[in-house]
Amino acid sequence: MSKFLVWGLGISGRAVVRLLKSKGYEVYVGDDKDKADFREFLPLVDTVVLSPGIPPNHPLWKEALRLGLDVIGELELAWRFFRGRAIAITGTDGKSTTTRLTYLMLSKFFKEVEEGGNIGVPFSEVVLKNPECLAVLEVSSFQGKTLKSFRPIGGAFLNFSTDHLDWHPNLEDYLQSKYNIFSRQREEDFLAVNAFQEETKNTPTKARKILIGEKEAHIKDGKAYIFGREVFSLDRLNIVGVHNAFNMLTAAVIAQMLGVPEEVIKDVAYTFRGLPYRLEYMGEFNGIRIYNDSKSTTPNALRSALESMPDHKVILIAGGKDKGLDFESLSSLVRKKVKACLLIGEAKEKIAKAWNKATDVYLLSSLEEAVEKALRIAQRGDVILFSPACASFDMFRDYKERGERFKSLVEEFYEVYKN
Ligand code: UMA
Repeated sequence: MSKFLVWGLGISGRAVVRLLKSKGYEVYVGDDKDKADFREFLPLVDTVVLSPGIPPNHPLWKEALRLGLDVIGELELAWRFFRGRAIAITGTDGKSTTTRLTYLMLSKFFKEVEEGGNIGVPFSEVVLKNPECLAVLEVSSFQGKTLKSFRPIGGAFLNFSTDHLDWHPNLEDYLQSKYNIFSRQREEDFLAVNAFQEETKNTPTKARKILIGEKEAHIKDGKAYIFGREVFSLDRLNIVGVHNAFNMLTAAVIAQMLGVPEEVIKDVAYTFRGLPYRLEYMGEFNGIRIYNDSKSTTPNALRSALESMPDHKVILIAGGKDKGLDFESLSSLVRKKVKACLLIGEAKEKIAKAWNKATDVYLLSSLEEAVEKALRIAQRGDVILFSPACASFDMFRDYKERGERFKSLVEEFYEVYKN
């Protein structure tokens, strides 16, 4: 009987331990933050289960491979105990929104549908709860890299741009990790891919490909069509931006492929208000609209947010932990949309250098200072957009804590300004 070492005791590591123990396996555990030494465990086990945050250059990864151990991630481990069907959704941006939309459309029609993966509930947790369900999974490249037998019956590869170069050794490894999610699909499976990018369009898979943006599924004159029929009208959506219309279209394609009726798809399309911290509309304060887009951790996510905003009206708050990404390429869009840019975090100098000719740039030392300044300089008709384009880990636990902090600061300062 296999013996396991589970490394990294965040939410996925802890869920794996529960799953393995429920099956009666012998499990050893460790976490770098406890200064544990993995070397003492390696002779005792035959499988190492890594948490998604553990990068390929981690010494445990290399040593376990050298010893010929089975090195897998949490998602692959959970898959080995799963008896249901999985839908896998990946891409650099928009994964969580599309996963949630797909889950909502499927769960309104089928029984026993669960949502999990990178969106927050580890797949191991889903398998413990309901091993025979239809699982809608958001799959990150970190999870994709360590898959060996995972085979989703359907899925989507939404888009691809430079990201996570602090984890992957290079961009090719990032792309291959995404491809690995779909490489075991069969002819009877399907995969929706973004038709506008070579990387997504050329995903190697045996599955039937549906090109999002071409004849089978496209948007024209404000309406979305799948297989020649209109499925929703963009002006009735509550989420802004072309990118979100494509996320909706992709979810609708997955739902249709599984037989969900059009009226169910329309109902979800017209009632969905967006996920928290993803271009979340917080309301209008003194004629100034405020959006909380704390989930934006890449320049590309910021690009999508800015594209949905009016010209020359945006007071942008950005910055955080630099992931080695390029900000220069956004400068023309920043020039077009942003009136003033308030920068915080480790990356502020780098971003300032990229944008200081495009807009007024201010460097601030905390989110609190940035929110205060934004509310002070914004005028009626402006939009305050918090879309960091960077990771949160230099100042916050995660993007959720960052988003909550933004929300409470806005509420706090608003009270002050009101009086
Ligand atoms: N750890 C080590 N050594 C390392 C790295 C981490 O021991 O080299 C330990 C840490 O000390 C910590 C634990 O591992 O105790 C944390 O594990 P983790 O970073 O793998 O995170 P989890 O809490 O297990 O959450 C993971 C995903 N995190 C990452 O991919 C970094 C969550 O995605 C996911 O929601 C969760 O599993 C459930 O599936 C978060 C994320 O930021 C939201 N994802 C990236 C993104 O969306 O950009 C890919």
